[in-house]
Amino acid sequence: MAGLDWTYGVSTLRQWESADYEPSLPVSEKSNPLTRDIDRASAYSIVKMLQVCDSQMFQKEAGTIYQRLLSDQVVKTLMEVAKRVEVIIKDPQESCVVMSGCGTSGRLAFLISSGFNKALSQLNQSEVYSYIIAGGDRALLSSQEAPEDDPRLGVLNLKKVCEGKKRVLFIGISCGLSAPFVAGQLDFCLQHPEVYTPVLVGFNPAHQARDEPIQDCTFTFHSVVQRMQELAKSQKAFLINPAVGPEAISGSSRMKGGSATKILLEAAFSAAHAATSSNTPITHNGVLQHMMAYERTLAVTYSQTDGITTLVEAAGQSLQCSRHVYYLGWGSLALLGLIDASECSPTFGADYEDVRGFIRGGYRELNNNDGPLTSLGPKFSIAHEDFLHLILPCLTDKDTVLLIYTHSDDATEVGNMARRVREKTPNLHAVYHQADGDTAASLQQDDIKKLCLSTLKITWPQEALVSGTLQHMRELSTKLVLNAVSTGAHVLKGKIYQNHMIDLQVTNTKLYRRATRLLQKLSACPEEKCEEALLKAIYRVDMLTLEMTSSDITTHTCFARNSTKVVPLALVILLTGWSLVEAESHLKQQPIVREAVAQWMW
Ligand code: F1P
Repeated sequence: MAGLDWTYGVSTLRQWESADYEPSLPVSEKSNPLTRDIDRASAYSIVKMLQVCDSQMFQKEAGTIYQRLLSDQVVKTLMEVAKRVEVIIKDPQESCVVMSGCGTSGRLAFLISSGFNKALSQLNQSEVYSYIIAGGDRALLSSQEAPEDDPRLGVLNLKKVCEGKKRVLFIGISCGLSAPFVAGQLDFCLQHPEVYTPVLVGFNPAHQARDEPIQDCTFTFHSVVQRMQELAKSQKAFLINPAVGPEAISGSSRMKGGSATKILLEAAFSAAHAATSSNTPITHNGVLQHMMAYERTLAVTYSQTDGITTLVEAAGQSLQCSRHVYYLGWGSLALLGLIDASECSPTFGADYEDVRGFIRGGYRELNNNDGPLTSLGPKFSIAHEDFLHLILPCLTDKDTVLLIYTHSDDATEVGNMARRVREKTPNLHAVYHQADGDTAASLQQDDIKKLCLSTLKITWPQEALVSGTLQHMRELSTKLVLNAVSTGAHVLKGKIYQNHMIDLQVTNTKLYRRATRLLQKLSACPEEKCEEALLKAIYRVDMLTLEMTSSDITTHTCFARNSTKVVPLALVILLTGWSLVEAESHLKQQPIVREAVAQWMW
């Protein structure tokens, strides 16, 4: 891998592919050997590690069991999906494309459907894309992990969106091939082939799909995948499931999983749009070239390692002194800010105030199914005006503010916002996307730059403008930068142990299983002991009652919604044999989990 040999040999880059590397885990849950020491790395090294991890998305197939992003079969399937989309765009009356997912996967379904519907509207064509997110629109901005376990809810949501439709291309997204919400929808599609063509997007090989029984269901995710594989032979179902390598923070599928979802679906939809609007045929090379433009996006973005490092350091310092990070964005890039911020609470156990996103135009710009959600509580205030009223008055120089915009946004408006923030804090930074040779914009940009402590300027070649891929590139680039900022900042805050998030929320079955596994790995205790400690931490008792031990996982995860520091507590109990009260008081004195447990770990 030219240019990516930063302290790593090819064998380390590909170590996760070996059959004996964490063999019991699917790729999406494996820990990445590249980031084993990310918890002790400097901001610069963190960014470098993330770069190498992201580059794994584009590694070529190497004779292992793993299909990769650019594998022939993946491109072929994308072409077939693009052809189905083309038919729907040309005859939109009673047909539609529905994307559905949980957490990040649902948020990306929203982002992608918004972008492509806008593109259709601009051409005076009917909008054909819809999104479903488990837990409804509130999940776009907040963590709603429990609905992920509910296959029936998935089906209800799907039926509602597809009412009256005669032809539906359903795209279920589950990075880990694991969400029962999505499995239920795919199963429903398989039962109604006269209307539905199911497509599954995820990042594990089919045999690694989750095979755990789903309550009151006769199918598992794995059995649904098997049925789809059978139908895929006659192109009545499609599986798009390349491996992109383990996440930098184990299981954090918001990172590569989210990026790869965006890359795959945009490549297919762009090909379909080009086919309908300019009669460009859908070709293997066309789809491949589009995907390779994303590979260049990684290179363009990470060529700014120093700039990204500055942002990670600033955000890390803010979080370390319990202050905040604010993303103030314009257009679709602001959406990536909202998404990144909303993921911090489920991923890092963060408070919603730690990292927050705001979008110019608020819900008008968001244009989500359910309209304004402001009445749901303070975390749903997302407009720049909300930032000015609620946050600005209390802003200090310990808070970090990031302006996220492009040369086509209103520079006067950006400048005004920069000045208002600057009156309160010098800790203002910019992530600015410009097109190569765009000198007109750079004069106003100079004024904004003077107000900012740092400016991460990402320059896109003119060819991106011509090929119409610019928006997608800028969005992916912004996603990578913000993922690096929020992940890096939480790593610097001490939220990660090796490359595991210890303080994860245990709010659905997948997370419950991940928590138990993590406890086993870190304490070296047997599974039953780990589960026992986990339950003690969830129910906050030293002695578990029969009612507790005999309840199902759903009951445990419902209860866990109101418990904090569950996994760290369980770990301290396992390592020390202390009582719950002793463990709690220890964690209160040393809230950095890594430090709190370090003395017993080696
Ligand atoms: C869905 C998801 C993730 C989130 C968390 C819980 O995963 O909600 O987006 O980050 O890990 O699960 P998946 O169904 O896409 O694998």
